[in-house]
Amino acid sequence: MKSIADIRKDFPILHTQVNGKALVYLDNAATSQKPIQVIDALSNYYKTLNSNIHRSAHSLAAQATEAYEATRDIVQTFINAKYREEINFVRGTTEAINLVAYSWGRTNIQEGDEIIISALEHHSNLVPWQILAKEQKAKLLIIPINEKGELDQHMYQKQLSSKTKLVAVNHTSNSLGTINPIKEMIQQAHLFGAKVLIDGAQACPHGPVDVQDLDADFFCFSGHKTYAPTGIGVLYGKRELMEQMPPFHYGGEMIKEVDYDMVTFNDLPYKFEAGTPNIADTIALGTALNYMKEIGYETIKTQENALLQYATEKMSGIDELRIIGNAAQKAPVISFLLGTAHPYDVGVLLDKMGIAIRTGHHCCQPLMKSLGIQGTCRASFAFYNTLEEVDVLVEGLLRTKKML
Ligand code: C6P
Repeated sequence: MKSIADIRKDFPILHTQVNGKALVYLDNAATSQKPIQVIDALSNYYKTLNSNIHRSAHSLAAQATEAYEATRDIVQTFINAKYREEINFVRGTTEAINLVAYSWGRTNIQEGDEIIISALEHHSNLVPWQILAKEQKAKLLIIPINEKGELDQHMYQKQLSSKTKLVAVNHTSNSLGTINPIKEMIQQAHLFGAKVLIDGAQACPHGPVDVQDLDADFFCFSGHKTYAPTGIGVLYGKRELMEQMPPFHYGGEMIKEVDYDMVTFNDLPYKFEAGTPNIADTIALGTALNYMKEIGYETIKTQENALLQYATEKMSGIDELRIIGNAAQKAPVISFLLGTAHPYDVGVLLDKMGIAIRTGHHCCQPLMKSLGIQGTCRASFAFYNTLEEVDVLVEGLLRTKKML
């Protein structure tokens, strides 16, 4: 088993300086850093394998196709999908949700139908449904949260009805870190015949999920938060649903036969992968997921839980620091306010000390509005962070407090 010190050696950026200070990277929920294995996979692809996939007879193209398709198998295992063709490569969570909203949504949501989302959704899992609901004259219902930042399950049960056609919720909240009881929520939605989309963007960086056990109809995540490059992500959809859905994009690769007045579409998953895909980043996504497996999901969980517990304890001890979101089940994400200081000012001062956190509304404007705040400071941890880095953050916050 690799120690955290050894794991850190895999991440070149963790050994750089920012503003003359050793980088303390605590913005992992925005995007995670990349291990050398992933960086090498990318450059090796362009050095040794680059060619277009699925369409040429030459050897390079065959090898690139094989490497690209191998990632589909890796993802299938990572989320325990039943069939490999249920794995569709997209640009990220945002594109995955838009795909479902355009393709499934516009054929299945009718006037008077209801779509349930939650107060914890990222704009990516809100705006596509809001627009769809307006277009189709459907209704958007929002599951409220309690004072801890947990979804109000009683209200959810009251909102569910035979009118509910879709429930779209995140597995884990990016802004407050709440882990939602999605298995139970999916079961309840299915009792009413509704389909469920799970935004797994903030869940997958912390380990695998089991879409069969969850019985999710759609599940998506972004590669760049799971130690892979930007511009690659995954949409899982149950085969019987994806087979019935019309394509999202039209063009090469997604067709079987074309003439000037007709077209037939390719089988899954190619029906949803029009054009030349993001080959290099897909291959690197496979490398990243393999890297997480090699580190060990238990190691990841243990280190991240230790960081969350330690940081919560230390930060709670800072006078006038208020943690926003205290759910019983939490990812290693701490949203907070420091006295009356504007989060942006806190972020800028910490940056001068080499500490990278995110500040603002975290793409959750309605949530911030309902909390009566403009935004928060957010420190988010990955398994390569250390307790010493938490100490640097706490020290930085104490210094920041004196300066503001
Ligand atoms: N959240 C954050 O700092 P994309 O941009 O498509 O990779 O992911 C969008 C997205 C969707 N859902 C959730 C729960 C997310 O956290 C995100 C991305 C980043 O919190 C960037 S805003």
